[in-house]
Amino acid sequence: MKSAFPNITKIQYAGPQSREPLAFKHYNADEIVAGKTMRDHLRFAVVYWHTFRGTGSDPFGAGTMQRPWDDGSNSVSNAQNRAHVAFEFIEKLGAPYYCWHDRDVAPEGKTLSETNKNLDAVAKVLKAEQKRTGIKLLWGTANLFSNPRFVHGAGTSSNADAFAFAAAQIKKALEVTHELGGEGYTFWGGREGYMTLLNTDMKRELDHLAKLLHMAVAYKKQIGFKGQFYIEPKPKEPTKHQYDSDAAACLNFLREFDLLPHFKLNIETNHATLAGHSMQHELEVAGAAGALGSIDANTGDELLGWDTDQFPTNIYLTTYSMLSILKYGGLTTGGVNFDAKVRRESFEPVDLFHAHIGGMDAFARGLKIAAAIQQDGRLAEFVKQRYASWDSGIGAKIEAGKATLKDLEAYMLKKGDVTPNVSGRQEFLENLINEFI
Ligand code: XLS
Ligand code: NI
Ligand code: NI
Repeated sequence: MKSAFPNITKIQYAGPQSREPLAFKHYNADEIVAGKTMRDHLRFAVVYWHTFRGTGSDPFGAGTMQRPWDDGSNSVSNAQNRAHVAFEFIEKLGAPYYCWHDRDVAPEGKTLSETNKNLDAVAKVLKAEQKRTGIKLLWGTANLFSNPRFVHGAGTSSNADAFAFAAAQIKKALEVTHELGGEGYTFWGGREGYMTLLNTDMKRELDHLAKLLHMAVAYKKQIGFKGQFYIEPKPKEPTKHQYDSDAAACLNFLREFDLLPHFKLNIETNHATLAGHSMQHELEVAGAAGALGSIDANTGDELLGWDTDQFPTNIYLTTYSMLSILKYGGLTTGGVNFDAKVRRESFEPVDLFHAHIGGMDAFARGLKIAAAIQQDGRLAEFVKQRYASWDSGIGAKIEAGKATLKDLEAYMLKKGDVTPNVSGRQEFLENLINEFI
């Protein structure tokens, strides 16, 4: 096989003083931070869809990406060749994981059975490349939104046949994920939502979506797939409203339909922005529910109202993300998955390296800074002190569920008024964070 990136050798850690653009300044895979290697903390994953299928097209113009290895055809052999290129890239980058949708890796055939055969033929190459390189599959997923048959959604379609097709696709994608030793499987709601409520039976659609997920849980058990299931919140785009709109909505849906024990959340930064939340907010909502699973580590543009899926370079963003992730025990089954694409104007193959190196370095810095803040302890101590009134006396009694309204009235009648509140010290805390950035 001819090399797709002949002028690029394995990306090395060169340290913060280096001026070499194709080197890591902060991501040093074997370096121990807070008791674990950076590799094990961050569990970086490269996405197949943006990185190897992205053309750079947008609603106003055609693709711009130079991908000399791709013959532009929809053939299985082109897809197999692309798989080799993907692994050359991921290996040179030094990321331990990758992720795919079924339709990213293999072309759709004329019938479902042909499509499944195509997927098997490419999966064979993926398996061999995984074995050759040691790169692992973080999660797989099914694309239930591109084909026109999913115009009204998949699990929430008004057409029962579309639901059935989606179910068949999930079955196959689960089998292939299992075959490739995937550590997880993600459900992102594609077109699971509505464009107008005038034509929508919301209750019925939600019920159907839950049925589809229950079928997936049952099939997972049947084939012995031990990977983690994730659901990925997103509020809108392509639909006006997606049912999995944010972390809180997803958790509520999972609880309502008895699915919570089987799922964790895959939180994406740009989706948090679209939902009007910060990434940290979404991570905290998931973490507090014991459902923080994995992240799609991209970023949006606050001046553009859509899912721009840019590579993350903002150190505050990565610091706050890693603070919440460390707080909830770190990523175990999940990883830092770059659901991100190079800009349409960044069309040379080398830009794929610049983008990923930048994202990995930004997260490595975020990890080191967050670990230093944790080690310093002042931030956590401040929060602990802020809630000290709950640690004993009346607070402890309330937390233990041993106080009634009557008890609290008696307590307050005797005490007279609230012990003076103390300052929240937001500015002091923001300054404290800046000590570490
Ligand atoms: C789209 C989603 C998608 C999921 C996987 O906005 O982010 O890429 O991550 O289906
Ligand atoms: Ni997205
Ligand atoms: Ni995503």
